Amino acid sequence: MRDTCNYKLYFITNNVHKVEEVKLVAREYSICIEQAAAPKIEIQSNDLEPIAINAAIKAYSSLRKPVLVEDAGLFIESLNGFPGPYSSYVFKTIGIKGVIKLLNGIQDRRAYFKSVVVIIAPPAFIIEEGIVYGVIASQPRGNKGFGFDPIFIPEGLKHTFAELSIVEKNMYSHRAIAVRKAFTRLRDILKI
Ligand code: ITT
Repeated sequence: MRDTCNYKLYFITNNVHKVEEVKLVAREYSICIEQAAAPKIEIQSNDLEPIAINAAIKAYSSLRKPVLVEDAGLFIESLNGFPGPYSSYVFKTIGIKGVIKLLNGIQDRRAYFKSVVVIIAPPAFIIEEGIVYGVIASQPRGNKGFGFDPIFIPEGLKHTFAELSIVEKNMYSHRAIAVRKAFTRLRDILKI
């Protein structure tokens, strides 16, 4: 399906799942999303925000077109927020099974996903965040989505994110919350 768009944003990411999720939200605002490859190297920080801001500034400096960067992570309460900004590395190394093992015998399963979105589209420079609270499942369930979706059950639901369609995940997710806030501000600033 072709999108009618009032405005085009370049989403700097290597993750196609994130692009699919953000595209659906963007359509509500008549914003078109085009994926542009992200450099492999990100700065390291204990917070998501500086990582996203740095990546967005670098991307805008080289592309000189409106850019969106989104950085996210899974924060597990009983592990003092680990893996947080290190989620990508932890996913690649110990994976979902490793995280379940780390929580073996731990009663407190609370966790949250956090997303930080940065849009640079002069004169707009927008930073927004979104959080979804939930619990870590005892076993992975579902085959949709990506990353830690099979073990994350959002508050108020029985299903993991990996058992939901993209439209359903977007009703709850950290990413959808953050991009909706960011697109609302972009629309107000640029009058699109
Ligand atoms: P970028 O190219 O955009 O950086 P990425 O996959 O590395 O893509 P992030 O840095 O934003 O994405 O996320 C780090 C990791 O956190 C990601 O690899 C997943 O394992 C996990 N993660 C983030 N958002 C998630 C979500 O909505 N569902 C499941 N896992 C998620």
